Amino acid sequence: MTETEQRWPEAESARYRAVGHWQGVTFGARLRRAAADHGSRVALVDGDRRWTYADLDAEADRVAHGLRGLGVGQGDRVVVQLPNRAEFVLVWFGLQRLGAVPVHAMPGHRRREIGHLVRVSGAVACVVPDRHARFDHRDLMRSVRAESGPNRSPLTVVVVGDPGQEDGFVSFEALRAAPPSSPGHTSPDALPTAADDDGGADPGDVALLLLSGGTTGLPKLIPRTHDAYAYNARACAEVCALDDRTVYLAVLPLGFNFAFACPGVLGTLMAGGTVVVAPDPSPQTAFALVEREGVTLTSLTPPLVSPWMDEAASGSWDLAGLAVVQVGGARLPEEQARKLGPALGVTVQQVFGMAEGLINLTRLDDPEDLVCATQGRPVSPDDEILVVDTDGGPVPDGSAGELLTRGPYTLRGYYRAEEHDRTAFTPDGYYRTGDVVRRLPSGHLVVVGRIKDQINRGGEKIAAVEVEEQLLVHPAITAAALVGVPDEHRGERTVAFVVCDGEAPGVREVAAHLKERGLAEYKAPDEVVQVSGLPLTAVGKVDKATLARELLRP
Ligand code: OOB
Repeated sequence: MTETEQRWPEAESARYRAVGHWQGVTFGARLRRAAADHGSRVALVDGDRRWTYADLDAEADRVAHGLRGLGVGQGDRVVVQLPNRAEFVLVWFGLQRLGAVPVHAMPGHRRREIGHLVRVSGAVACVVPDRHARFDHRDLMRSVRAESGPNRSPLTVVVVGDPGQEDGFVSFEALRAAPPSSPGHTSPDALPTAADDDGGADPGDVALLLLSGGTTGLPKLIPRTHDAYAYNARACAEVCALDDRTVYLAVLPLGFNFAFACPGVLGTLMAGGTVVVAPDPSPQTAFALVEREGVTLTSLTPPLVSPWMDEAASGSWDLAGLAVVQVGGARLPEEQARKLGPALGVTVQQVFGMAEGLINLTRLDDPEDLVCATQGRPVSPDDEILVVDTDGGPVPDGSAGELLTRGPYTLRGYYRAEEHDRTAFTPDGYYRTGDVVRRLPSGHLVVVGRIKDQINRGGEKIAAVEVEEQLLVHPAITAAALVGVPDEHRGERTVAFVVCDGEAPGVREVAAHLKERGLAEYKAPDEVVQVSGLPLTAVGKVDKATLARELLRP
């Protein structure tokens, strides 16, 4: 079995194909068909730039051609770290057209995360902006290249914007402007072949790699196949009743599975709708786009809900076209869920999903109590759910237990991580989510907690160990535990408990230290608390529950 093949047992794969979940079409071929079916409809909007489906298809050919000229080919991995601009989508489909594999990075990722993604994926290239949010991504790429070692051929860097003077840094604009000879049209005699649509990729191949929220020191990559990821997007699109009148506003980072395929960008494009890219998540930017572009659907994380409601209350916007607002990525407090619908005049949908697969949605016609007090139910009738106790036995409906899941779009193993897979999955292929849920008789899930050592800071996932390892590098820190504690705005904030020789570094020094170590800024602790020692549990693990309780004691 090659690493690009999907890993479901053959019987399951056959069933998913037979019932039509897996349609046997690659993303490159889907775009070709969409251009043929409704080429003149608007597919993508960014500011005053617009692409029809035909334009998007032609652009994918151009980008693919340019990338091929740089030596990128079928099966090659390419790290894409772009902010919310149309180029994310153009590059993504350009890669699909080649049968190459985008690796989704977040705009906030830095040397440590990007270096890791490059190494684990074996990426041949990265696509980055020149500068974004007052940060120079070309500097970041220089250090990633310097670290990748002499035994590797140097990473090619494609820069959206000014590539600067560095060798091996190529301008995206120049690349896409290379003479327009898409593979099908290179020679007048050669008829286009199916391989020209997708580089000859198989629908069972890995189409993209997503980054896991992580519980280990080094984040894991999640392989998503064409068949399974298209089903992820389509199943969500069906629940959300998308059609060619849908206008989706991408507010959250495009690299985030939620905004990209739940149903997001891909679900909207597969339904023949229009994707509008919001350059920032502020309600002012978003509401102006809602008015101008007739946005019908968008998705938010919980910290955005309050500012969006406040801005809507100003009464200066016409949000009548906006029909559905999805909220997910972290627990939405019930009171907020109840206020959001009336405040924006929309139907609210809760989304409990994960990059690993399983997506739960409340239904558009669910009673208000289910919409406001649950995190939805699985989108596919073939999503298999188990809620188990610590011995792995099922708990009765209504009782809390760990959520295990498998199904037609949930991973069966991480990318090149066999060792980790032995504990991340049960022997019969269920993914252990680490989330603690209660299942209601309706099948809706309520997320009540988690057992994984991950902090959810308003939707941003932080693996505690990853930060702890870097804290220990600080000369003054001899022991460290990163703990999530309740926070009014983000649901959780991070507190670093540190044991030190002498005085503890302050929160700013710790942030500077972690930045120096190359960690994304959002992983810096919100607070640093010095303790004389870390409490241990009976089995000798750091007792984080006790630490969090101590802090909360009045
Ligand atoms: C989404 O994906 P990830 O991979 O960043 O994080 C997944 C984890 C879940 O295991 C759970 O712990 C938490 O994020 N989570 C929620 C939640 N949605 C996600 N916890 C409570 N309530 C919710 N509604 O976060 C993601 C991927 C696709 C769609 C939506 C979210």
